[in-house]
Amino acid sequence: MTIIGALVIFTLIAVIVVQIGRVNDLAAKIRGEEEVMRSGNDATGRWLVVFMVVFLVGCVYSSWHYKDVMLGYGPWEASSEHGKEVDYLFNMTLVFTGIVFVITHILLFWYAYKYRIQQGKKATFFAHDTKLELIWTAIPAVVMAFLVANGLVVWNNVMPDLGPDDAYLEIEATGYQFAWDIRYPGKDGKIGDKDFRLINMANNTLGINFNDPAAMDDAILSGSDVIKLPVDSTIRVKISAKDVLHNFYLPHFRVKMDAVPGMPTYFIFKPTKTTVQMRQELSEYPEWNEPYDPTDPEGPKRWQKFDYELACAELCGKGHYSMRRVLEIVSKEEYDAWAATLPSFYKGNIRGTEADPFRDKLLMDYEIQDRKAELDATVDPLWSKLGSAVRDSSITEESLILKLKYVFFETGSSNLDKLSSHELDYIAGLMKKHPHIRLEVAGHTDNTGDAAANRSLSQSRADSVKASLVAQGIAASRLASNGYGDTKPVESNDAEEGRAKNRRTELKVIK
Ligand SMILES: [Cu+2]
Repeated sequence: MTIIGALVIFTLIAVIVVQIGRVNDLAAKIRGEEEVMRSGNDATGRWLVVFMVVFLVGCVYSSWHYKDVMLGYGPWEASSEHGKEVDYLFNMTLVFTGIVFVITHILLFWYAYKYRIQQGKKATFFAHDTKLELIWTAIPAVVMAFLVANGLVVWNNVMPDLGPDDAYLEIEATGYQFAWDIRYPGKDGKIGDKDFRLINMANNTLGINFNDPAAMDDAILSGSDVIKLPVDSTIRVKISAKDVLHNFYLPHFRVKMDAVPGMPTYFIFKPTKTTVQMRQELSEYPEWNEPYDPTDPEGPKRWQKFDYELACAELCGKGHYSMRRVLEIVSKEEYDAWAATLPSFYKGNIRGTEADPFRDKLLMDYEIQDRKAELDATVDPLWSKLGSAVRDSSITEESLILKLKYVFFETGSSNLDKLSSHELDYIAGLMKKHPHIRLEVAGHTDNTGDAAANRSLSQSRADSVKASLVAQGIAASRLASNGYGDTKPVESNDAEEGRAKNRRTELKVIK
Protein backbone atom coordinates (compact mmCIF):
# COMPACT_ATOMS: atom_id res chain seq x y z
CA MET A 1 0.00 0.00 0.00
CA THR A 2 2.76 2.46 0.99
CA ILE A 3 4.66 1.58 -2.20
CA ILE A 4 1.61 2.41 -4.34
CA GLY A 5 1.13 5.66 -2.39
CA ALA A 6 4.78 6.62 -2.91
CA LEU A 7 4.55 5.85 -6.62
CA VAL A 8 1.45 8.05 -6.96
CA ILE A 9 3.15 10.95 -5.11
CA PHE A 10 6.30 10.55 -7.22
CA THR A 11 4.30 10.60 -10.47
CA LEU A 12 2.37 13.70 -9.37
CA ILE A 13 5.64 15.55 -8.50
CA ALA A 14 7.06 14.62 -11.92
CA VAL A 15 3.91 15.95 -13.62
CA ILE A 16 4.13 19.25 -11.63
CA VAL A 17 7.82 19.72 -12.60
CA VAL A 18 7.03 19.17 -16.26
CA GLN A 19 4.11 21.60 -16.09
CA ILE A 20 6.22 24.35 -14.46
CA GLY A 21 8.77 23.93 -17.25
CA ARG A 22 6.03 24.36 -19.86
CA VAL A 23 4.70 27.51 -18.15
CA ASN A 24 8.21 29.02 -18.18
CA ASP A 25 8.61 28.22 -21.87
CA LEU A 26 5.32 29.92 -22.65
CA ALA A 27 6.21 33.01 -20.53
CA ALA A 28 9.57 33.28 -22.33
CA LYS A 29 7.85 33.19 -25.67
CA ILE A 30 5.47 35.97 -24.63
CA ARG A 31 8.06 38.28 -22.96
CA GLY A 32 11.13 37.48 -25.03
CA GLU A 33 14.10 35.20 -24.01
CA GLU A 34 16.52 38.03 -23.27
CA GLU A 35 14.27 39.88 -20.91
CA VAL A 36 13.65 36.73 -18.85
CA MET A 37 17.38 35.99 -18.61
CA ARG A 38 18.19 39.58 -17.67
CA SER A 39 15.67 39.78 -14.83
CA GLY A 40 16.71 36.32 -13.54
CA ASN A 41 20.35 37.41 -13.52
CA ASP A 42 19.54 40.63 -11.79
CA ALA A 43 17.75 38.85 -8.96
CA THR A 44 20.56 36.26 -8.60
CA GLY A 45 23.19 39.03 -8.39
CA ARG A 46 21.35 40.86 -5.62
CA TRP A 47 20.69 37.68 -3.66
CA LEU A 48 24.35 36.72 -3.89
CA VAL A 49 25.30 40.01 -2.17
CA VAL A 50 22.75 39.31 0.57
CA PHE A 51 24.15 35.79 0.89
CA MET A 52 27.71 37.16 1.15
CA VAL A 53 26.81 39.44 4.07
CA VAL A 54 24.89 36.72 5.92
CA PHE A 55 27.64 34.19 5.28
CA LEU A 56 30.53 36.40 6.45
CA VAL A 57 28.65 37.63 9.52
CA GLY A 58 27.81 33.96 10.26
CA CYS A 59 31.51 33.00 9.99
CA VAL A 60 32.58 35.74 12.40
CA TYR A 61 29.79 34.89 14.81
CA SER A 62 30.48 31.14 14.87
CA SER A 63 34.25 31.71 15.29
CA TRP A 64 33.47 33.85 18.32
CA HIS A 65 30.85 31.42 19.60
CA TYR A 66 33.16 28.37 19.39
CA LYS A 67 36.34 30.14 20.50
CA ASP A 68 36.47 28.20 23.78
CA VAL A 69 36.83 24.87 21.99
CA MET A 70 39.62 26.15 19.75
CA LEU A 71 43.23 25.10 20.29
CA GLY A 72 45.29 27.68 22.12
CA TYR A 73 42.35 29.50 23.69
CA GLY A 74 41.96 29.65 27.50
CA PRO A 75 41.91 26.13 28.93
CA TRP A 76 43.22 24.69 25.69
CA GLU A 77 46.59 26.31 25.86
CA ALA A 78 49.03 23.50 25.00
CA SER A 79 50.15 21.30 27.93
CA SER A 80 53.56 20.71 26.36
CA GLU A 81 56.58 22.89 25.71
CA HIS A 82 56.62 22.62 21.91
CA GLY A 83 52.81 22.82 21.77
CA LYS A 84 52.93 26.60 22.12
CA GLU A 85 55.04 26.82 18.96
CA VAL A 86 52.59 24.59 17.12
CA ASP A 87 49.74 26.83 18.25
CA TYR A 88 51.66 29.88 17.02
CA LEU A 89 51.92 28.22 13.59
CA PHE A 90 48.22 27.41 13.60
CA ASN A 91 47.37 31.00 14.51
CA MET A 92 49.69 32.46 11.85
CA THR A 93 48.15 30.23 9.21
CA LEU A 94 44.69 31.16 10.43
CA VAL A 95 45.48 34.91 10.16
CA PHE A 96 46.75 34.65 6.57
CA THR A 97 44.11 32.25 5.32
CA GLY A 98 41.50 34.31 7.19
CA ILE A 99 42.47 37.50 5.34
CA VAL A 100 42.50 35.68 1.99
CA PHE A 101 39.19 34.00 2.82
CA VAL A 102 37.40 37.30 3.55
CA ILE A 103 38.86 39.17 0.54
CA THR A 104 38.21 36.39 -2.00
CA HIS A 105 34.65 35.86 -0.80
CA ILE A 106 33.82 39.56 -0.96
CA LEU A 107 35.26 39.70 -4.51
CA LEU A 108 33.53 36.48 -5.56
CA PHE A 109 30.04 37.61 -4.60
CA TRP A 110 30.50 41.31 -5.35
CA TYR A 111 31.74 40.58 -8.91
CA ALA A 112 28.88 38.16 -9.49
CA TYR A 113 26.61 41.12 -8.73
CA LYS A 114 28.64 43.85 -10.47
CA TYR A 115 29.16 41.98 -13.72
CA ARG A 116 25.68 40.52 -14.08
CA ILE A 117 24.11 40.86 -17.54
CA GLN A 118 23.06 44.46 -18.09
CA GLN A 119 21.71 46.06 -21.23
CA GLY A 120 24.34 47.86 -23.27
CA LYS A 121 27.25 46.59 -21.11
CA LYS A 122 30.12 44.76 -22.81
CA ALA A 123 32.91 42.71 -21.23
CA THR A 124 36.49 43.98 -21.68
CA PHE A 125 38.91 41.44 -23.09
CA PHE A 126 42.65 41.52 -22.54
CA ALA A 127 45.04 38.66 -23.23
CA HIS A 128 47.89 39.52 -20.88
CA ASP A 129 48.83 41.85 -18.01
CA THR A 130 52.36 41.48 -16.65
CA LYS A 131 51.78 43.69 -13.63
CA LEU A 132 48.73 41.68 -12.55
CA GLU A 133 50.55 38.38 -13.06
CA LEU A 134 53.46 39.64 -10.94
CA ILE A 135 51.19 40.77 -8.11
CA TRP A 136 49.18 37.59 -7.86
CA THR A 137 52.28 35.42 -8.01
CA ALA A 138 54.51 37.41 -5.68
CA ILE A 139 52.06 37.94 -2.79
CA PRO A 140 51.14 34.24 -2.33
CA ALA A 141 54.82 33.28 -2.82
CA VAL A 142 55.95 35.61 -0.02
CA VAL A 143 53.19 34.45 2.30
CA MET A 144 53.87 30.77 1.57
CA ALA A 145 57.62 31.23 2.04
CA PHE A 146 56.96 32.86 5.43
CA LEU A 147 54.65 30.03 6.56
CA VAL A 148 56.93 27.24 5.30
CA ALA A 149 60.07 28.78 6.83
CA ASN A 150 58.27 29.18 10.17
CA GLY A 151 57.03 25.61 9.90
CA LEU A 152 60.56 24.31 9.30
CA VAL A 153 61.89 26.14 12.34
CA VAL A 154 59.15 24.69 14.54
CA TRP A 155 59.58 21.20 13.03
CA ASN A 156 63.29 21.24 13.84
CA ASN A 157 62.54 22.25 17.42
CA VAL A 158 59.91 19.53 17.77
CA MET A 159 62.11 16.79 16.26
CA PRO A 160 65.55 17.30 17.84
CA ASP A 161 68.27 14.67 17.51
CA LEU A 162 68.60 13.30 21.01
CA GLY A 163 72.14 12.25 21.80
CA PRO A 164 73.41 9.81 24.43
CA ASP A 165 74.00 12.74 26.81
CA ASP A 166 70.40 13.91 26.71
CA ALA A 167 68.22 12.80 29.57
CA TYR A 168 64.91 11.51 28.32
CA LEU A 169 62.38 8.82 28.98
CA GLU A 170 61.63 6.58 26.05
CA ILE A 171 58.44 4.59 25.76
CA GLU A 172 57.07 2.63 22.84
CA ALA A 173 53.52 2.69 21.48
CA THR A 174 52.35 -0.05 19.15
CA GLY A 175 48.94 0.39 17.58
CA TYR A 176 46.86 -2.46 16.29
CA GLN A 177 43.20 -3.14 15.58
CA PHE A 178 41.97 -1.96 18.09
CA ALA A 179 44.22 -1.00 20.97
CA TRP A 180 47.62 0.32 21.93
CA ASP A 181 50.39 -1.62 23.67
CA ILE A 182 52.63 0.75 25.58
CA ARG A 183 56.07 -0.56 26.47
CA TYR A 184 58.05 0.97 29.36
CA PRO A 185 61.82 0.53 29.55
CA GLY A 186 62.20 -0.81 33.13
CA LYS A 187 65.14 0.01 35.40
CA ASP A 188 67.77 0.13 32.65
CA GLY A 189 65.90 2.93 30.88
CA LYS A 190 66.18 1.11 27.57
CA ILE A 191 63.49 -0.39 25.38
CA GLY A 192 64.57 -3.80 24.09
CA ASP A 193 64.68 -4.82 20.44
CA LYS A 194 61.70 -6.19 18.65
CA ASP A 195 61.22 -7.92 15.33
CA PHE A 196 57.91 -8.66 13.66
CA ARG A 197 59.16 -12.14 12.75
CA LEU A 198 59.20 -13.02 16.45
CA ILE A 199 55.52 -12.18 16.88
CA ASN A 200 53.69 -15.02 18.52
CA MET A 201 50.05 -14.40 19.37
CA ALA A 202 50.20 -16.77 22.36
CA ASN A 203 52.82 -14.99 24.44
CA ASN A 204 54.79 -12.43 22.44
CA THR A 205 52.32 -10.30 20.54
CA LEU A 206 54.86 -7.49 20.09
CA GLY A 207 57.65 -9.72 18.77
CA ILE A 208 60.08 -8.67 21.51
CA ASN A 209 63.57 -10.09 21.11
CA PHE A 210 64.33 -11.58 24.53
CA ASN A 211 67.95 -12.18 23.55
CA ASP A 212 68.40 -8.45 23.98
CA PRO A 213 69.28 -7.82 27.66
CA ALA A 214 67.50 -4.46 27.44
CA ALA A 215 64.21 -6.30 26.84
CA MET A 216 64.36 -8.32 30.09
CA ASP A 217 62.87 -5.68 32.37
CA ASP A 218 60.52 -4.01 29.87
CA ALA A 219 56.91 -3.76 31.02
CA ILE A 220 53.86 -3.68 28.80
CA LEU A 221 50.69 -1.73 29.54
CA SER A 222 47.81 -2.98 27.47
CA GLY A 223 44.03 -2.99 27.63
CA SER A 224 42.72 0.06 29.43
CA ASP A 225 45.60 0.57 31.89
CA VAL A 226 46.20 4.27 32.53
CA ILE A 227 49.41 5.49 30.89
CA LYS A 228 51.48 7.57 33.28
CA LEU A 229 54.23 10.01 32.35
CA PRO A 230 56.28 12.47 34.42
CA VAL A 231 55.81 16.24 34.10
CA ASP A 232 58.71 18.46 32.94
CA SER A 233 60.63 15.51 31.48
CA THR A 234 61.53 14.95 27.87
CA ILE A 235 59.55 11.99 26.55
CA ARG A 236 60.42 10.19 23.34
CA VAL A 237 57.71 7.92 22.00
CA LYS A 238 58.68 5.21 19.51
CA ILE A 239 55.60 4.68 17.41
CA SER A 240 54.73 1.67 15.29
CA ALA A 241 51.76 -0.31 14.03
CA LYS A 242 51.13 -4.01 13.51
CA ASP A 243 48.37 -4.12 10.92
CA VAL A 244 47.05 -0.94 9.30
CA LEU A 245 47.83 2.75 9.63
CA HIS A 246 47.08 4.24 13.04
CA ASN A 247 47.98 7.60 14.47
CA PHE A 248 49.38 8.38 17.91
CA TYR A 249 47.52 11.50 18.97
CA LEU A 250 47.76 13.40 22.26
CA PRO A 251 45.67 16.47 21.43
CA HIS A 252 46.38 18.43 24.61
CA PHE A 253 50.11 18.10 23.97
CA ARG A 254 49.94 18.74 20.20
CA VAL A 255 51.54 15.35 19.65
CA LYS A 256 50.40 13.64 16.47
CA MET A 257 52.29 11.10 14.43
CA ASP A 258 51.32 8.32 12.07
CA ALA A 259 51.89 4.76 13.25
CA VAL A 260 52.96 2.94 10.10
CA PRO A 261 53.40 -0.83 9.80
CA GLY A 262 57.04 -1.58 9.01
CA MET A 263 58.23 2.00 9.43
CA PRO A 264 58.94 3.11 13.02
CA THR A 265 58.28 6.80 13.69
CA TYR A 266 58.76 8.85 16.83
CA PHE A 267 57.72 12.03 18.58
CA ILE A 268 59.46 14.01 21.31
CA PHE A 269 57.61 16.20 23.76
CA LYS A 270 57.79 17.62 27.25
CA PRO A 271 54.58 17.79 29.31
CA THR A 272 54.35 21.01 31.32
CA LYS A 273 51.15 20.47 33.30
CA THR A 274 50.08 17.54 35.46
CA THR A 275 46.55 16.18 35.24
CA VAL A 276 45.85 17.69 38.68
CA GLN A 277 47.08 21.14 37.58
CA MET A 278 44.98 20.95 34.44
CA ARG A 279 41.85 20.11 36.45
CA GLN A 280 42.61 23.03 38.76
CA GLU A 281 42.83 25.39 35.79
CA LEU A 282 39.61 24.08 34.27
CA SER A 283 37.79 24.62 37.57
CA GLU A 284 38.07 28.37 36.92
CA TYR A 285 35.80 28.21 33.87
CA PRO A 286 32.04 28.31 34.48
CA GLU A 287 31.24 25.71 31.78
CA TRP A 288 33.57 23.24 33.54
CA ASN A 289 31.70 23.75 36.81
CA GLU A 290 28.57 22.16 35.47
CA PRO A 291 27.81 18.63 36.71
CA TYR A 292 29.58 15.88 34.78
CA ASP A 293 26.40 13.86 34.69
CA PRO A 294 23.41 16.19 34.03
CA THR A 295 21.03 13.74 35.73
CA ASP A 296 23.08 13.97 38.92
CA PRO A 297 23.43 17.70 39.73
CA GLU A 298 25.04 16.94 43.13
CA GLY A 299 27.67 14.66 41.58
CA PRO A 300 31.19 15.52 40.45
CA LYS A 301 31.78 18.58 38.29
CA ARG A 302 33.08 18.31 34.74
CA TRP A 303 36.55 19.60 35.68
CA GLN A 304 36.91 16.87 38.31
CA LYS A 305 36.43 14.22 35.64
CA PHE A 306 38.86 15.73 33.13
CA ASP A 307 41.53 13.39 31.78
CA TYR A 308 44.22 13.76 29.16
CA GLU A 309 43.73 11.20 26.47
CA LEU A 310 45.51 9.22 23.81
CA ALA A 311 43.45 8.72 20.68
CA CYS A 312 43.99 7.04 17.36
CA ALA A 313 43.64 9.78 14.74
CA GLU A 314 43.48 7.49 11.74
CA LEU A 315 40.16 5.92 10.80
CA CYS A 316 41.48 2.38 11.08
CA GLY A 317 38.40 0.16 11.17
CA LYS A 318 35.14 -0.45 12.97
CA GLY A 319 36.71 -0.51 16.45
CA HIS A 320 38.67 2.71 15.84
CA TYR A 321 36.93 4.55 18.69
CA SER A 322 38.04 1.96 21.25
CA MET A 323 41.70 2.95 20.87
CA ARG A 324 41.14 5.80 23.33
CA ARG A 325 43.34 5.58 26.43
CA VAL A 326 43.60 7.77 29.50
CA LEU A 327 46.96 9.47 30.00
CA GLU A 328 47.92 10.79 33.40
CA ILE A 329 50.71 13.30 33.87
CA VAL A 330 52.13 13.10 37.39
CA SER A 331 55.06 14.53 39.33
CA LYS A 332 58.50 13.02 38.74
CA GLU A 333 58.46 11.40 42.20
CA GLU A 334 55.04 9.86 41.69
CA TYR A 335 56.07 8.56 38.29
CA ASP A 336 59.27 6.97 39.62
CA ALA A 337 57.36 5.23 42.40
CA TRP A 338 54.77 3.95 39.93
CA ALA A 339 57.31 2.87 37.30
CA ALA A 340 59.17 0.84 39.92
CA THR A 341 56.07 -1.29 40.42
CA LEU A 342 55.65 -2.18 36.73
CA PRO A 343 56.23 -5.91 36.33
CA SER A 344 58.76 -7.20 33.81
CA PHE A 345 56.92 -8.83 30.94
CA TYR A 346 59.74 -11.33 30.40
CA LYS A 347 59.89 -12.46 34.04
CA GLY A 348 56.13 -12.78 34.35
CA ASN A 349 55.23 -14.29 31.00
CA ILE A 350 58.27 -15.75 29.25
CA ARG A 351 60.85 -16.94 31.82
CA GLY A 352 60.97 -20.74 31.84
CA THR A 353 58.43 -21.18 29.01
CA GLU A 354 58.97 -22.54 25.50
CA ALA A 355 59.45 -18.99 24.25
CA ASP A 356 62.31 -18.30 26.67
CA PRO A 357 65.65 -18.35 24.84
CA PHE A 358 67.29 -18.95 28.23
CA ARG A 359 65.02 -21.74 29.43
CA ASP A 360 68.01 -24.06 29.83
CA LYS A 361 69.83 -21.52 31.90
CA LEU A 362 68.82 -21.92 35.50
CA LEU A 363 69.99 -18.64 36.89
CA MET A 364 70.33 -15.20 35.45
CA ASP A 365 72.06 -12.19 36.96
CA TYR A 366 68.84 -10.37 37.70
CA GLU A 367 67.47 -13.45 39.43
CA ILE A 368 70.45 -13.48 41.79
CA GLN A 369 69.84 -9.80 42.52
CA ASP A 370 66.13 -10.39 43.05
CA ARG A 371 66.86 -13.33 45.39
CA LYS A 372 69.25 -11.22 47.45
CA ALA A 373 66.66 -8.47 47.73
CA GLU A 374 64.04 -11.06 48.73
CA LEU A 375 66.25 -12.55 51.46
CA ASP A 376 67.13 -9.06 52.70
CA ALA A 377 63.48 -8.18 52.95
CA THR A 378 62.25 -11.39 54.61
CA VAL A 379 64.98 -13.42 56.33
CA ASP A 380 67.15 -10.61 57.60
CA PRO A 381 64.44 -8.83 59.65
CA LEU A 382 63.04 -12.18 60.85
CA TRP A 383 66.42 -13.36 62.16
CA SER A 384 66.93 -9.97 63.84
CA LYS A 385 63.62 -10.42 65.66
CA LEU A 386 64.59 -13.94 66.76
CA GLY A 387 67.66 -12.48 68.40
CA SER A 388 65.80 -9.96 70.52
CA ALA A 389 64.81 -10.73 74.09
CA VAL A 390 61.08 -10.21 73.52
CA ARG A 391 59.54 -13.00 71.48
CA ASP A 392 57.35 -11.76 68.65
CA SER A 393 53.99 -13.55 68.44
CA SER A 394 53.84 -13.00 64.67
CA ILE A 395 56.63 -15.53 64.14
CA THR A 396 55.00 -18.76 62.96
CA GLU A 397 56.54 -22.20 62.56
CA GLU A 398 56.19 -21.78 58.82
CA SER A 399 58.07 -18.48 58.70
CA LEU A 400 61.07 -20.23 60.25
CA ILE A 401 61.44 -22.45 57.18
CA LEU A 402 63.42 -21.06 54.27
CA LYS A 403 63.25 -22.98 51.01
CA LEU A 404 66.47 -22.75 49.03
CA LYS A 405 65.33 -21.56 45.66
CA TYR A 406 68.50 -21.82 43.62
CA VAL A 407 70.34 -24.72 45.25
CA PHE A 408 70.68 -27.56 42.73
CA PHE A 409 72.52 -30.88 42.66
CA GLU A 410 73.91 -32.92 39.83
CA THR A 411 71.43 -35.63 38.87
CA GLY A 412 71.35 -38.56 41.33
CA SER A 413 74.30 -37.15 43.25
CA SER A 414 74.92 -34.93 46.24
CA ASN A 415 77.42 -32.73 44.38
CA LEU A 416 76.24 -29.13 44.43
CA ASP A 417 75.79 -27.54 41.05
CA LYS A 418 78.01 -24.48 40.77
CA LEU A 419 74.93 -22.28 40.25
CA SER A 420 74.04 -22.94 43.90
CA SER A 421 76.97 -20.99 45.29
CA HIS A 422 75.29 -17.56 44.89
CA GLU A 423 72.46 -18.34 47.24
CA LEU A 424 74.57 -20.31 49.72
CA ASP A 425 77.20 -17.52 49.87
CA TYR A 426 74.46 -15.09 50.69
CA ILE A 427 72.96 -17.34 53.39
CA ALA A 428 76.42 -17.71 54.94
CA GLY A 429 76.66 -13.90 55.02
CA LEU A 430 73.32 -13.65 56.78
CA MET A 431 74.37 -16.29 59.34
CA LYS A 432 77.50 -14.30 60.12
CA LYS A 433 75.38 -11.20 60.62
CA HIS A 434 73.09 -13.08 63.03
CA PRO A 435 75.46 -15.24 65.11
CA HIS A 436 72.70 -16.43 67.47
CA ILE A 437 70.88 -18.28 64.68
CA ARG A 438 71.21 -22.07 64.45
CA LEU A 439 69.89 -23.91 61.41
CA GLU A 440 68.79 -27.37 60.42
CA VAL A 441 69.47 -28.27 56.78
CA ALA A 442 66.65 -30.59 55.68
CA GLY A 443 66.85 -32.64 52.45
CA HIS A 444 63.64 -33.89 50.81
CA THR A 445 62.91 -35.99 47.71
CA ASP A 446 59.84 -37.06 45.77
CA ASN A 447 58.56 -40.66 45.96
CA THR A 448 60.07 -42.02 42.75
CA GLY A 449 62.50 -44.87 43.33
CA ASP A 450 63.44 -46.73 46.45
CA ALA A 451 62.49 -45.06 49.75
CA ALA A 452 65.71 -46.04 51.53
CA ALA A 453 67.83 -44.77 48.65
CA ASN A 454 65.85 -41.52 48.65
CA ARG A 455 66.48 -41.10 52.33
CA SER A 456 70.19 -41.63 52.00
CA LEU A 457 70.42 -39.31 48.98
CA SER A 458 68.55 -36.56 50.84
CA GLN A 459 70.83 -37.03 53.84
CA SER A 460 73.99 -36.72 51.78
CA ARG A 461 72.61 -33.66 49.97
CA ALA A 462 71.80 -31.97 53.30
CA ASP A 463 75.34 -32.82 54.44
CA SER A 464 76.67 -31.22 51.26
CA VAL A 465 74.85 -27.96 51.94
CA LYS A 466 76.07 -27.99 55.54
CA ALA A 467 79.64 -28.61 54.39
CA SER A 468 79.39 -25.72 51.94
CA LEU A 469 78.28 -23.34 54.71
CA VAL A 470 80.99 -24.62 57.06
CA ALA A 471 83.53 -23.99 54.30
CA GLN A 472 82.33 -20.37 54.30
CA GLY A 473 83.38 -20.07 57.96
CA ILE A 474 80.18 -20.98 59.79
CA ALA A 475 80.77 -23.07 62.93
CA ALA A 476 79.61 -26.68 62.38
CA SER A 477 77.93 -26.53 65.79
CA ARG A 478 75.43 -24.01 64.41
CA LEU A 479 74.25 -26.44 61.75
CA ALA A 480 72.39 -29.74 61.83
CA SER A 481 71.66 -31.76 58.70
CA ASN A 482 68.89 -34.29 58.17
CA GLY A 483 67.62 -36.27 55.19
CA TYR A 484 63.89 -36.98 55.24
CA GLY A 485 63.62 -38.75 51.87
CA ASP A 486 60.02 -38.75 50.64
CA THR A 487 58.43 -38.71 54.11
CA LYS A 488 57.49 -35.02 54.20
CA PRO A 489 55.94 -34.10 50.85
CA VAL A 490 54.49 -30.58 50.50
CA GLU A 491 52.30 -31.60 47.58
CA SER A 492 50.94 -34.74 45.98
CA ASN A 493 53.53 -36.87 44.18
CA ASP A 494 50.99 -37.80 41.48
CA ALA A 495 51.93 -35.05 39.06
CA GLU A 496 55.34 -33.83 37.96
CA GLU A 497 54.51 -30.33 39.18
CA GLY A 498 53.97 -31.65 42.70
CA ARG A 499 57.05 -33.89 42.56
CA ALA A 500 59.19 -30.91 41.53
CA LYS A 501 58.00 -29.03 44.62
CA ASN A 502 58.74 -32.02 46.86
CA ARG A 503 62.36 -32.26 45.72
CA ARG A 504 63.76 -29.48 47.87
CA THR A 505 66.33 -28.39 50.38
CA GLU A 506 65.16 -26.29 53.30
CA LEU A 507 66.76 -24.40 56.12
CA LYS A 508 64.88 -24.34 59.39
CA VAL A 509 65.72 -22.16 62.36
CA ILE A 510 66.40 -24.26 65.46
CA LYS A 511 64.87 -22.66 68.51
CU1 LIG B 1 43.73 3.08 14.95
